[in-house]
Amino acid sequence: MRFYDCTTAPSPRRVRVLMAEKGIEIDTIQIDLFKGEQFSEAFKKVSPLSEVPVLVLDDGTTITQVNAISRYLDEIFPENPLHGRTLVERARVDSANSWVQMNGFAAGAEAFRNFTPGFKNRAMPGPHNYSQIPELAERGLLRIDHFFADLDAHFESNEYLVDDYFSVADISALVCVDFAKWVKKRIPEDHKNLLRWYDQVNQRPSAKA
Ligand SMILES: N[C@@H](CCC(=O)N[C@@H](CS)C(=O)NCC(=O)O)C(=O)O
Repeated sequence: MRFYDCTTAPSPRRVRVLMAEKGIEIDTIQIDLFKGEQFSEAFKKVSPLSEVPVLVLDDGTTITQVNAISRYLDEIFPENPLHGRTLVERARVDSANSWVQMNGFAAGAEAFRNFTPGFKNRAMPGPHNYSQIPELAERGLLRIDHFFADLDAHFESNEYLVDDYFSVADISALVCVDFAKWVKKRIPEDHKNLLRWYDQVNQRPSAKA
């Protein structure tokens, strides 16, 4: 297998943390997004989406999207499952992970990409160009505040996103909290429950991935 990564980008980091949790090592190729390598003809042959992460299997099959890659790896390396251990737990992890992606990850991307000068005309990742909308950057910042507040309320009575089970949803949320720093958003000091959870997951060796 081959893993197409960019060490500075949050989306592939979600997969890297999962791989570190499971002790998986895969040949990795770095795509430097700041140099625009995602638009090279060579990489477009790998994925016309011009996005990372991408996983290419030994038979040449290409898998794009964080969630699809993470689930595939979790299933072919079944030890220490991170997508749930029962049918109901899997559904709840999916639910939590989708919520984090929509309300944390998308909020961070909205705030960052609609504001950063280097992303002029690149307000969305992918093969199509979109101009920045300053109001969306503002809205993204507000959505991050709400994301933090909702997580803080959740962690008042839950150790992790899904009860006391560390899952891929916690990995996604950890990466979102770190991504929010790109737009100068940090967990507010009065969000004690969220700070407790963050310290706990950030101390796992995988968080360095
Ligand atoms: N929906 C994709 C999104 C991946 C994504 O947003 N990747 C970003 C890096 S975090 C990217 O490749 N950006 C390329 C660009 O900005 O041109 C997924 O979940 O894998």
